[in-house]
Amino acid sequence: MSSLFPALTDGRTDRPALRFGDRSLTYAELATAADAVARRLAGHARVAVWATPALETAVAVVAALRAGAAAVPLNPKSGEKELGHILTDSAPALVLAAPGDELPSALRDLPRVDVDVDARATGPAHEATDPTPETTGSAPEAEASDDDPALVVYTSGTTGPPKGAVLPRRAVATTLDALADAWQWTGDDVLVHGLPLFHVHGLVLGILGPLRRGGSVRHLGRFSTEGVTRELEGGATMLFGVPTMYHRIAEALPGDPALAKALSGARLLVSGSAALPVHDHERITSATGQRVIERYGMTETLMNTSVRADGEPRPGTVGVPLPGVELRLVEEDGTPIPSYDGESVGEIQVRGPNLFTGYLNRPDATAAAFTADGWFRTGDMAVRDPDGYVRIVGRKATDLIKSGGYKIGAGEIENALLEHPGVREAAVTGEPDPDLGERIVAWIVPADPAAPPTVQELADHVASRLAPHKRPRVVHHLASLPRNDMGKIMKRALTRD
Ligand code: MCA
Ligand code: AMP
Repeated sequence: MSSLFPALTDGRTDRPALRFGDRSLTYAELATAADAVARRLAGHARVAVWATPALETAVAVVAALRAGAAAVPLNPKSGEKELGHILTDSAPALVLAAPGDELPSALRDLPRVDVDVDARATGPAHEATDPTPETTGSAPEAEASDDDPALVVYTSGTTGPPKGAVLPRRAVATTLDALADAWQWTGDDVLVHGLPLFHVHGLVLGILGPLRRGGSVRHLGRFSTEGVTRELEGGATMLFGVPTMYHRIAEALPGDPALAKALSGARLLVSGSAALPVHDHERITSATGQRVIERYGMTETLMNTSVRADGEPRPGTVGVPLPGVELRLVEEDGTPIPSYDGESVGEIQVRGPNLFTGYLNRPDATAAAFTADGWFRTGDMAVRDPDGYVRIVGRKATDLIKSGGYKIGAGEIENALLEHPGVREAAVTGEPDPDLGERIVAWIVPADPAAPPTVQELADHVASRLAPHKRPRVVHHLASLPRNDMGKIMKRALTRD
């Protein structure tokens, strides 16, 4: 296939590509640094990337893509159980990390390649332990085919450990080009965001997106309204964020005229990963005159729909299918719903070149995710307006929680809670939260009712086993969990009192 990043070699290479804090790379510097790393990856199918919010992560992923290896981004805050699962499942040949990053013991047995962002054309990258001898010549991006995996991104299901979604190079290229069409996204755009780099939103849209366009990205390291103000005032044109970030912006706006002014001057504000409440849309619009655009995607499908930059903004909707994406609504029994009446609710199914190829090592889960004729079952419930705008109204599985834009499976947290000695039974639900969208609630039957584990103890336990964003924020103690005749926990019967 053609290059994923034509701007790396198109001759206009002195343009800025990446900036993290006060560290930045032009396209020429990025090409040199990435190719120095890529030469060490030749022949490897999959490599892990220690995905801190840093320049090295972006260089590492570009290097993997130029070498034709699939990158497996790792959340640096992953707990031991989650990290262990991802490493066993994806079996990466090595791990790419910034020099000086301390890696957890689970990664110490893997060969490590340090990502030296200061590599110059004449100097080889510095490595701690180099698994392959250095070879010369350019990285073999041209040899990779459209179907070759670009990324394996881990995503939670309702039960069990996260599954690795295998995303082919074709999906990355087509989704980014479809967004370019919908958003009039060009090489002149300068994106600002503070999203994590181990998920599709921050990594594919937020880093690979600007690089594919030949534009630039300024990463905040960590989201803050001050950082957004500074970068938008300093020439950034676009902002990407999850609803929690836009909620925090909406909260800050009344007391922060500089933020309002900076947002007013942006070309495009885009929200995704969960629904942005209409109230937050309205507060931002009234303070800045700007409409936030929503797009809808999934790890498995990349992007499916968006409000177009040249279309009518409509808060509460995720816009229209992107070019190349087929989208239908179906009844419970799979019958397609022909209506565009704003009322008939069905599950969204999608088909197109933006889709993943399957879950790594999980043919069963892959088969279950698709219909016989190749439609992917998203599990999201929606209606369609007469002009095709899609409104997401809910989710099929109540056991999937979206908190801060992270998808979290209730079953995975229940299993972790049951590993705590103070917990005899556990059930996990999500409840509305103005900041996070939903917050995780644990309902537990303590092993010793006289000395139940505290919320902090259980939060620390889950954070260290899985990841901090999966920790329960609220814990209720019960004498027993409500169960039906079959012994199944009746989550709908779980109430505060
Ligand atoms: C708190 N912390 C702890 C504990 N409690 N650490 C260890 N043990 C504990 N018990 C730490 C956290 O790690 C974090 O550390 C800090 O305390 C604050 O935690 P938290 O309150 O959870 O975070 P927050 O500041 O409220 O984060 C809000 C956020 C975040 C910034 C909006 O939720 C976020 O980045 N969301 C983005 C999710 C995302 O990108 N989703 C995309 C997937 P520290 O202070 O060091 O950080 S969806 C997707 O990709 C699809 C395709 C799509 O459509 O986009
Ligand atoms: P993930 O599996 O973490 O990639 O999250 C994908 C899920 O996020 C989708 O299935 C939707 O439920 C949700 N999602 C993403 N974007 C939006 C949006 N703009 N509005 C509502 N839900 C969204």
